[in-house]
Amino acid sequence: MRTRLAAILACALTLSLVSAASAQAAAAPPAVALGSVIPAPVEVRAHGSAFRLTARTVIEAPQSARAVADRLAEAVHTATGHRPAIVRHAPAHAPAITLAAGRTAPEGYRLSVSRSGITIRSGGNAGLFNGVQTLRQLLPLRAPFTVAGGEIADQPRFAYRGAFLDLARHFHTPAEVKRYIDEISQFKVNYLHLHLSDDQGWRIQIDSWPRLTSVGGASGTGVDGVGGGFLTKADYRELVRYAAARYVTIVPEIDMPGHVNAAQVAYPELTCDGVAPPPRTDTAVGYSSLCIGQETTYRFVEDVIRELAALTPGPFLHIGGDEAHATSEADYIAFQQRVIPLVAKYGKQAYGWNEITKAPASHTAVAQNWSSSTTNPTLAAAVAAGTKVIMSPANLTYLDMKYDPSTRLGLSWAGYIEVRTAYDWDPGTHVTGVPESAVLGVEAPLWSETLRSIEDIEFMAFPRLAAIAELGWSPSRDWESFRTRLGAYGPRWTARGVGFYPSPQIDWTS
Ligand code: IFG
Repeated sequence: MRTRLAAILACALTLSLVSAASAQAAAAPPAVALGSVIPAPVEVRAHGSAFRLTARTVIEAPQSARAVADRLAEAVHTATGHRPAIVRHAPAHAPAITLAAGRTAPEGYRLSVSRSGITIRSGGNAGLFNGVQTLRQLLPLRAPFTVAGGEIADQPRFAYRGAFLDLARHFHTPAEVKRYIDEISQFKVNYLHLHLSDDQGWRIQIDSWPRLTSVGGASGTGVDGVGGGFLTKADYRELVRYAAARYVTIVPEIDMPGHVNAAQVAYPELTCDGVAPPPRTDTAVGYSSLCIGQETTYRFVEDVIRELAALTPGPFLHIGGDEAHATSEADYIAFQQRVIPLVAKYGKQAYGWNEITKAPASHTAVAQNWSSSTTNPTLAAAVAAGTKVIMSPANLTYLDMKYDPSTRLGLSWAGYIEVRTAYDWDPGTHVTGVPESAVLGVEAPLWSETLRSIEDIEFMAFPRLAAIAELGWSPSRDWESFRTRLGAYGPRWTARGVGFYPSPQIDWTS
């Protein structure tokens, strides 16, 4: 009798402990509020019970979304230590994160969270990937891994949300570029523009002109003579693959007709007098020009465009066009009139700095506006003739600008850019005569005259790239909301070892 009584008491005690624990878990408010995502989602409705991610959680996905499911499993493993199994059909009542088809705008998604599971729906894998980036930010940094209940409906305002690395002034290795891709893709940035040639160095293998890299990419090329190196075609293809797996499209840039000293050191026949100029490791600009009236120039340009287009699945091929101060206006226009059509000949969309709008052929091209001015009649006229624009005003988006005079790295010719400066502007209305309908999106260039490592890249890029990413994605901006969400995001960079700039404008969560 006594043992039966003891057994009954033990059972009652266990039940009360279990119910208390589950009550406690249910009652524990989720560590991360549903809306604390960067970029800010379009619509957030918090309600219902949180989902608790455990070792029992599986990922349910169709074969067509397997690549996204792999990214999700990787992210959950990094965040929680559990690597969820990926199944086509989760067993009944198994707690699952489900990736499924749904009707959404391009790159859009719907995320829903309840006690029994999480579902991300989209019309395509890019949208599912974007939903996964949102979910990553809703997972607490430590157990219990509860995700707040409710729904998020989201889609981008602009189709082009770009980051940019200058591999020419200082060569950043494929490993460093991959790390940058890991970080920018978490903010739904979907283009990475690589500046592959300039006065100081040439950074992409071109088979038909091998000295471009054997000379132009040799060690000792680069600012201060320390930024040598180049991407082989295999390196470039691997970066294209790695980026595509994170829904980032690579945009290659060959800067012409200026910024060509490295090419002319390698091939003196690209100068008008056939004499190789001295290699340059300083940071001056505007002193070099291809020889516009010489046919060799256009054979060179076509060979480079042809080989680069064949390496690049993305739609854009950037032909530079900035600071051609050593090219006469007439020669510049003649050059662009011949070169812009060559990009289309090899199946790509011509894309150049906004100076290309001096040439009539630019009505078929995309102009990257880097001017700090909010008025630009030449750009407005080109837009009226069909040119589309990527907004990169130097005084607001150039991540190589110092935060303030005390910043060790970077330049200051376009002004100082603190986080709020990068955030408080509107790409859709920024330039007179350039309506939102002509704006494809935004891009934040990071020039590398003063950068030497991935740590330098991260310090200058974060947190300002997060601000530009929100301007490219979210329907409107709210500085107080952004600065609060950014403050809460800081520990995520710290957890990943990203050495971001702890701006004094932000209350960083410890
Ligand atoms: N302007 C030059 C870049 C670089 C930059 C550094 C453009 C389009 C200044 N051209 O920006 O080559 O030197 O901030």
